[in-house]
Amino acid sequence: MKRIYCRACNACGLQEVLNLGRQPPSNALLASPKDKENYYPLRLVHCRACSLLQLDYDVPHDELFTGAYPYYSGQSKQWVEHCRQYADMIYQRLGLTKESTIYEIGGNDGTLLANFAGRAFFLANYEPSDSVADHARSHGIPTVSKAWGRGIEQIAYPPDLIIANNVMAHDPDLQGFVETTAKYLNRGGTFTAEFPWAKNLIEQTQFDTIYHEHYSYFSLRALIPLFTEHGLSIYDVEKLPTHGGSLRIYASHTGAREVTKHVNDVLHEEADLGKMETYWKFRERAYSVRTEFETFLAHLSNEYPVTLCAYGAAAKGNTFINWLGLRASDIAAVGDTTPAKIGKFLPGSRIPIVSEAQLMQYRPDYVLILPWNWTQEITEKLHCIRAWGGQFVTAIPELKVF
Ligand code: DWN
Repeated sequence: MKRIYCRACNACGLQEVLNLGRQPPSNALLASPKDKENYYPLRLVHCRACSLLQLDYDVPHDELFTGAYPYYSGQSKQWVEHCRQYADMIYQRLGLTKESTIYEIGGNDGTLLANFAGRAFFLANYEPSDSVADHARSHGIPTVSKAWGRGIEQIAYPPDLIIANNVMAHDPDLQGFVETTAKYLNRGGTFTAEFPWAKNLIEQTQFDTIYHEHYSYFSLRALIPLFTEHGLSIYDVEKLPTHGGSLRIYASHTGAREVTKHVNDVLHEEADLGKMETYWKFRERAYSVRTEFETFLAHLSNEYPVTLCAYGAAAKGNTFINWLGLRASDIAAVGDTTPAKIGKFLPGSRIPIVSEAQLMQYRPDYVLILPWNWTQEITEKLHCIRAWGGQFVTAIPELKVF
């Protein structure tokens, strides 16, 4: 549905920043290249009142997060380690005990909550996608098959900690998400959320992270007024290297915790996010990235015969591929280790998703890393392509062949 009012502050001054055309949902993988997929507008807009970057077209949440949702957070070793480090840190920082109650919103396959098993009185993963929810349950993680928000009419115990990593942007009803968090968070409790920082999206031209699952793209300057409206205070913030550069925020009921200087430091760094010129320059760079890759492809066609494959059937990869209009004639196949993805086809391009072993059978001359945020882990895994002179390619924030 087309949106004309800001989903955070309800103002009507939504300014288009980048129009990525009509695209299929990034995780709507096809069982067969003959299948048909839906296409929807994909436009990033900026609210001139509160600076929230967001989409101005909402694909229904239950169409995106279906029972077959194919993204399993445990597929990356680095992410699994990141979750372990977070769990140990927060347990110590908040002085959690075996009497504590810990909720995770959108806990996917239970990768993070598993680190609290046996260390808390009560755990709950609120996960609406049956595929990953079932995986979490099968690994002993108590999971409620519901999306967080105004539909949650009661919960078992008031949470001492609510965790929301890479999920707040996945709720079209941002107001309802924050309202529900404020409603249930224990008086002395903490809410932590991790999300890709909008400042990095803009400055590092990460336009491929714009897709229908991400209804919002967060900065502190946009979140603080929204949290304040619901009696919550963001009392600390950390920068993280994950997903292209993220923020981790810590929030409590207003007045429950002292606000650290880090919050003002980050707000100061976000000053340019209030200027439209920042977004015009971002749009120019996005088109430059597209032209640069198209030139690279044209150069390949002059080398005969050359095989270009990709690795990582990432949601962000589909935004990139479909904005450039790439097809299997350009990228022969994409390798991935997610069992739910192998054997399927990318939406739009219909590029086949194959296993790592199948990918190596192509003996690719070039491997385009679509989840550039895992470049180190992936190049280490696929180092064998060097044996036949194969090279890796990343396209964002600029073309690199290495
Ligand atoms: O916000 C979201 C982020 C957190 O994760 C979700 N909406 C969906 C998802 O976005 P993504 O698909 O762009 O995330 P990743 O983690 O960049 O995708 C990595 C892809 O690469 C996955 O399909 C798994 C795959 N992979 C793999 O097969 N082997 C990744 C690594 C590191 C590997 O070793």
